[in-house]
Amino acid sequence: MSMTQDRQLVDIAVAELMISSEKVAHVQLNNPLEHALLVLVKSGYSAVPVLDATYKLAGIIGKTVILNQILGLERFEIEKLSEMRVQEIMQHDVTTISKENNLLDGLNAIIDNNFICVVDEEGYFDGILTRRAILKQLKKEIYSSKQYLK
Ligand code: 4BW
Repeated sequence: MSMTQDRQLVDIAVAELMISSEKVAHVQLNNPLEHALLVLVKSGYSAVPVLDATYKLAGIIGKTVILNQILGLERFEIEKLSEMRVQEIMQHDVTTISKENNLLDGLNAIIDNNFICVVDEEGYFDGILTRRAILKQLKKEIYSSKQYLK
């Protein structure tokens, strides 16, 4: 990409691209696994953010980790869905980004993740930045660049 285009990419803030918190399906730390599985199945997403009672980001939980947890040696141990809480099996170590970061920061972070959680300086959840949003914006930039329209 040209220097001009690089400058444009760093001028696009994560805030412009992210899905804001009120539109993001999420679960809470102390929810039982059955609630988390219900949210995941009904929303159709493979993983969603986990928030604490004050709406700070606590982690991420996905369908696979829940199914692995209830998979016993001979059967699905369905009772675990009501006995266990999200906080016991969620992914704690989560990559985050801030609204003030730019598209290139987002691109770097999204390579190894389906989505990145956006948090403020105190850890409160602002929303998510998805691969789809990054790819859509990059497509826009590529199509509007004369360099790629020969
Ligand atoms: O319900 C859906 N609606 C639409 N429009 N697209 C969907 C839906 N479910 C899945 N998709 C598509 C998206 O392109 O499949 C991709 C992978 O979904 P995922 O990961 O494995 O459930 C979606 O790619 P994406 O939009 O770049 O989203 C990346 C990941 O971000 C999703 C999901 O884990 C999370 N996510 C996206 N929107 C979300 C969300 N989590 C909670 N709430 C949302 N609104």
